[in-house]
Amino acid sequence: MKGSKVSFFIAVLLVLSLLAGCGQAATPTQPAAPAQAEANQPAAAEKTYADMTLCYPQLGAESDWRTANTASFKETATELGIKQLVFSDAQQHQENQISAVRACIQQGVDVIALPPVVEDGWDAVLTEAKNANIPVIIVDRSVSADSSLYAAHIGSNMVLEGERAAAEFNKAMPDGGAVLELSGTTGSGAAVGRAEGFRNKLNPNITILDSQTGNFTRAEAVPVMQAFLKKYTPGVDFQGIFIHNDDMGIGAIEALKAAGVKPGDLTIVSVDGTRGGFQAMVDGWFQADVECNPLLGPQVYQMALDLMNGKTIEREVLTNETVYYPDNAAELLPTRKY
Ligand code: GYE
Repeated sequence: MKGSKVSFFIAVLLVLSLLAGCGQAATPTQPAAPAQAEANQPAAAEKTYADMTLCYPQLGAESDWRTANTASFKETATELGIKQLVFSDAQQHQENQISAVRACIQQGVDVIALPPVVEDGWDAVLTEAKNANIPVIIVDRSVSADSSLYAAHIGSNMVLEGERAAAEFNKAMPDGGAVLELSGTTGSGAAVGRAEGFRNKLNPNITILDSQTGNFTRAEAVPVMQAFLKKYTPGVDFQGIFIHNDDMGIGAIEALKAAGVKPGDLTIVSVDGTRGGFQAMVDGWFQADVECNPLLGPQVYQMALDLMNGKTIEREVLTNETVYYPDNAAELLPTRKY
């Protein structure tokens, strides 16, 4: 009896261990099945520039800066072999830009790169892009919309540019005085930021006598400067002018010349660093030109590709910039790309 009990237990143990063995053998086959299936499917290939349709609803053609910015997007598209660049020109009208963005959403582009003419009023169309799963990179100027509505912003630090301009007046006018401001498009990130930075850093002994917009264009700056000159006497009522871009600076020079003002009579500081701005330094009109770099194409396409491949991107990419001076303007002028 004792012996048969033992052999019964041994038999039970054997059966149990066999059953357990079967179970174990079955386990590894479970993950093997999907692994097999994966191996038979082609791996999701990384997207390349040849797959990319990028929408660039440009805000206008108001300045040499803008022309260079447009060229940067078009030339880079060709160099990289982008599938399609959907380009449009909104002629400085936000409603045109909004329609262009909507058309791009309809078309189902991969990425929208938006240089907003003004800061406000983008919430609705950005929400539409988000709902359509099309990432938006805000380019150049900023938007006031909640940052959850767009993927990233690539552009210049406009506040810093204004602060740099103020520092130039502080240096040139240590005993104080008064300046005029010829500002950019009302409500644009560039004008708002530059005005803010300028006021942040301007010495308290320098007053801003008046500030008017010239909408970033040469043509609109001329009558604004003429009106200033009717109201205020250069050298008496004001000693300097802060101008938000080189194109308006060139328009202002035209008006100043006509009024008999000579280069160097006033301290003039502009922004952009275009060839026209460099020429104004060579000619003695601008005492400094704060750089603002329009060549953003390569960075934007790179980020767009990263977004298409689901990579993590930096949310705020600010361009490294400097200030240019007349002392080496003639030497640098031929090397300028815009
Ligand atoms: O300074 C001006 C252009 O948004 C930074 O727009 C840009 C500005 C630039 O018209 O020339």
